[in-house]
Order: sequence, then structure tokens, then C-alpha cells
Amino acid sequence: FLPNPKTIAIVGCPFSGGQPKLGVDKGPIHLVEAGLIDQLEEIGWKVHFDGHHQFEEIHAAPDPPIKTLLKNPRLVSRVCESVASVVGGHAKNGQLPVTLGGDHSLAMGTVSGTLASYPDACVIWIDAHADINTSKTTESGNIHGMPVSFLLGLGENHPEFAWIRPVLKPERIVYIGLRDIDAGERRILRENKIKAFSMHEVDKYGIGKVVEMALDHVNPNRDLPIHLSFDVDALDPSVAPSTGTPVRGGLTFREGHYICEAIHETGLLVALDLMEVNPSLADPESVRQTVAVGCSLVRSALGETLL
Ligand code: 5AB
Ligand code: MN
Ligand code: MN
Ligand code: MN
Repeated sequence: FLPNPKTIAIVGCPFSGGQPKLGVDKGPIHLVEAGLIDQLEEIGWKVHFDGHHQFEEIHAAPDPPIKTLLKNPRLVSRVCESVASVVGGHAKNGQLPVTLGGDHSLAMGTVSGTLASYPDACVIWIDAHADINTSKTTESGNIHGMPVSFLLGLGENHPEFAWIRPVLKPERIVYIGLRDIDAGERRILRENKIKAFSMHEVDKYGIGKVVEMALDHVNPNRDLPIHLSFDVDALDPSVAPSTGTPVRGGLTFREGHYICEAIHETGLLVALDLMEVNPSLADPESVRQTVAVGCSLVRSALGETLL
């Protein structure tokens, strides 16, 4: 798929507007400062990075919640629209966009950008959460819990989000790692027959079999481009403590890395997100650990091998 194969474009997105905790906007800065770019060059990639994405021009100005619930709707929408065009632009140039969040609302932008270049791409969503609330089902109003529903075109049409095309089909997304799903989300998953492997399936079958079954579902002939959206909170909080919505009982260090390695092995990865690292949460050693694990997940997805 990649005409210019060995070039990564780092899309640093210091953005936190999809949820209320400050600090997640510092995630991409810490990941880059930890040496991610050099590390990717060491495993053979050319890396294009011209600074973190600037959102200053997108003013939050008066941004009253939609129906008193969705928070920062216009800001999130405009940031994601701009991320979609940046990610889409890199993909069209044959570069592999690696988006560093920032909160997971950004995936409305990244997945839209990927699908604009690769309309038949599938999405593998690694998360403790399903991020599929609509404006009707959300209890928090935090848009980082909603990007998948926007991409699928579920729920009401909000003029604020009119740019988002419902480009994703329910059979082209699969989840791994779920363990904290809202009641409304459970219904949406069931009604749309969306495939999900929760931690229960990870325990039951083992991560190797789960990844194989997930790929069999979204990519049965192993010929479709893959967008991997990795929320660091999919990992157990003992492995990745510095994140805004930690949930116990998550993926081990190796299970998280195995997913990335196995997706690399398909040769089909065209875009990667690493989201929800929040260096303002927890003690300095936990922050260092979370940033380091974020870098190493990205390296695994991009071909670092153990042997
Ligand atoms: B994350 C929750 N379902 O809607 C909601 O971290 C949590 O991107 C969303 O996965 C977590 O607020 C969003 C309770
Ligand atoms: Mn999550
Ligand atoms: Mn998420
Ligand atoms: Mn989170």
C-alpha cells in the first residue's frame, strides 16, 4: 500500500479537549522527548516530524455544551477536522502517520484521514473502553468516549460535526481489551453486531488466538489496510499508570506488545495512534514507565522484534 514505504510521519497532537483532565495534551511532548523519533530511525524508518500540531488557531471561544452535555463540541470537532486533513495528507503521500495523543477523541480525525486514503481499511481498537457512546447515551459528555459512534454515523446528526463522514462500517472495526463498557454502549455494540474481544476472551483464548480471531473478522483475507488505534489504558494500570481513565484487569506488558508485533507482521499497517498518555497523572517513576511503554508499543507496531 505504501508507495514510499519506509517513511513515518509523526503527528503530535497536544490536545485534551475530549476529556476534563489536564496533562494528556503533554503526552506527545513526553513521547518525543523520550527519544521515540531516534528509536524509530534505529529500526530503519525515515521519520518526518516538523513539530507538534498547533491548535492555537482553533479557538475554543464560547463553546457551550450541546444539549448541556457534549463538552467542548466545536473545539473537538475543529481539532479533529484538522487532524483528519494532516493524517490524510501524509497517508496520500505514502507516509505512515503515527499520531501521538492527546485524548482519544482525536481518533475521529485520524481514522477519517486514513479512510480518505484507504477507503477499505479496517480499524483495530485496543482499549479498556469501547468509546462508542452517542450524545444520547453518554453520561460523562466527554467526547473521548464517543469517537467510534461518530465514525460509524450512529446517533444524532450534530451540525457541529457535519464534516465527519460515516466512513467506517461496523464490520470493519474490532476491539481488544475491553473491560469497562457503559450500558448504552453494550446495546450499541450488540445492535450493530460489532466484534469485541474483552479481557474475558483474552484470558480464555490467550492473546495469540484473540489477535488471530480479530484479524479473521475484520481482515479475513489479510489484504485490507489496517489502522491501529491504541489507547494506553488498554494496558493494566500496573503497566501504564499515567492515564486519565485507568481500569484494573488490563493487558499485560507482553499482551500489549504482542498485539503490536502481530499487526506489524501482517505487513498491512497504514496508520497508528498511541493515545491517552497523561504525564501529569501519578508519580515521576510511573510517568517515566508509561511514556517508555508508549514508545515501545509504537516500536513494536513498526517492526521492532525481540530476536
Ligand atoms: B477513552 C466512559 N465510557 O464515556 C465515558 O479513555 C469512559 O478514550 C470513556 O477510552 C473513556 O465517559 C474514553 C465512562
Ligand atoms: Mn480507554
Ligand atoms: Mn479510548
Ligand atoms: Mn482514557
